[in-house]
Amino acid sequence: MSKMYEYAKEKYAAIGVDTEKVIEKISDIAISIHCWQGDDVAGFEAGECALTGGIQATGNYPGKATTPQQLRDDMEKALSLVPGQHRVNLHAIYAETNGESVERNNIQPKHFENWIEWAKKNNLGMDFNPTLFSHPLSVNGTLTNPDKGIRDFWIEHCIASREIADYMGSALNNTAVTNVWIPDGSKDIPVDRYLPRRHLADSLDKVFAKETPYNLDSVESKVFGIGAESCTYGSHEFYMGYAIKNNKLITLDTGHFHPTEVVSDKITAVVDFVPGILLHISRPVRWDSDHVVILDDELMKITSEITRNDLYDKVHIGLDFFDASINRIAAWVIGIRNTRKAFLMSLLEPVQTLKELEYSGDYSSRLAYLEEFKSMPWEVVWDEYCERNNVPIGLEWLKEVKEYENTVLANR
Ligand code: RNT
Ligand code: ZN
Repeated sequence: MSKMYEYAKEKYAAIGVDTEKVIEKISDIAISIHCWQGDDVAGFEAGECALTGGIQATGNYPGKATTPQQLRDDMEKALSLVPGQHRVNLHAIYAETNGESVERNNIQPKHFENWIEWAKKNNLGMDFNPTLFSHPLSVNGTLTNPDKGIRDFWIEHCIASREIADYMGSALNNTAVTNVWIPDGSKDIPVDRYLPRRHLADSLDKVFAKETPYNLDSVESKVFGIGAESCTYGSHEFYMGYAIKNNKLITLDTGHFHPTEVVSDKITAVVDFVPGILLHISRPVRWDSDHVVILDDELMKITSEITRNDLYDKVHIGLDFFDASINRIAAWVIGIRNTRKAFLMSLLEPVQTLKELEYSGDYSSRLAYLEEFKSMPWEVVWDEYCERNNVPIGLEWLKEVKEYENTVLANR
């Protein structure tokens, strides 16, 4: 134990916070790592299909993963540089079909066996997503499509995806979360906004008809996307209503709301009305740009909301960003470390004291305390936590990423 840590421990003890308990607690928080940061949301389907659906990974940094093995190697590298429990979050397009072309409505658990084995070996939980974009049949809508044949195709795809997730959950004895996000919307002002939404509700009812004991379903809204500027059918109101009525989880993506709206204020507003919340922690820059998560005020507000109200049982923590302009492994490591740092900082707050000041109406003290805590030595506790978990302290991880870039990525 370093002298610095001894000092930090005392400083926190003076305000009633036990750093040892905090270090214990932080290790239990699982963060679900999105595989798609590693290959710009490309996936491994036979025959290239460009990324569509209004999401974009901009940049062309060399060395992206182009095979499942490379992607797993890269994730393993990233995970070796971050402390704590993790899950791996896959999209359906990451199926391994051995060169065979398998339509999305025919994907099966066997196409994910390698991923499951890998997750077992690395002690990771798994989460899943049907992929309703980057496909010729997604151009004019998926679960909202006026054509019943196309809707049915996507319903079948979502059903297959839930079965895969359920299989993963049971294989790992660790319940998976399947997140449904669709890109459906209208570039120009639609005349009928109702029919597509009735189709969507009906499609979802069919998707969710069967029980999946090892899988939880979540639905993700969005305010707009490129090409769906005038109307997005799966809006927040739509899914909030659907989730509450049908007992589904709601996904809150930090990039999916109007710029002055914040997810940190939505958590306690909705949590008691749904069986759970799935977070897609991202960083929107002017739009849903999916920049790498940084340690900003909103991230800290989100983690504080969860900690101050002890919502760890109901909030599933996932990341969703894809930056192709920097080393993709560095992007993961930065985003994951920042997220966990923010959780650590939230756990280091003397929550009870702060709440008492607030309840008694002493807002001057509340502000004074909150501001004082910003300069408490949390970073020393973070270093101690990293050291105990045998992961690099400070910027040491960057050297390893650079070396991996020179020895592995450079040869791709
Ligand atoms: C898109 C949604 C969705 C995707 C991923 C790839 O706006 O955020 O979650 O980013 O599923
Ligand atoms: Zn998302």
